[in-house]
Amino acid sequence: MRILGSLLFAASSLVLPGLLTACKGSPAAPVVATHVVRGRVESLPQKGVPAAAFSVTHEAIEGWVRGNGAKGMASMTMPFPLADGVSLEGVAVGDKIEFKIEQTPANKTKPYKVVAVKVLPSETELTIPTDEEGGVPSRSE
Ligand SMILES: [Cu+2]
Repeated sequence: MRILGSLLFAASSLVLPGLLTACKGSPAAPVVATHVVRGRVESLPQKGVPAAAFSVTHEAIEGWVRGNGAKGMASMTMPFPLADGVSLEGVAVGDKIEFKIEQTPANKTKPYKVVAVKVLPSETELTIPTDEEGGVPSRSE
């Protein structure tokens, strides 16, 4: 038991620093681009439902840095992780929003985060292809 205990201790001292870094979302990851994007809210995170996401149909993002170095992301529906401390209070499904995304290097998991959200007037016209125009693709992750 004592051997097992010290083994576990040794193992946890190796693993824990890595876990802590991962939980903080790699604070040292440099921001490679920031984008101010408009879109429509499709779903909101729900308490107790880990899979529920902040999902947005966004307009095209010209400056988006792709993994292959190319630029741009077409309009689509996709989930966006929120940076720590970003509140969605007052944001409802169907709202038109302007939000700010920080992008970090593409080799990280979820290499982007929403750092601010602002609700736009409901009469705001977004540039999103309608279903008649072929609609937008959906990306789950
Ligand atoms: Cu997208």
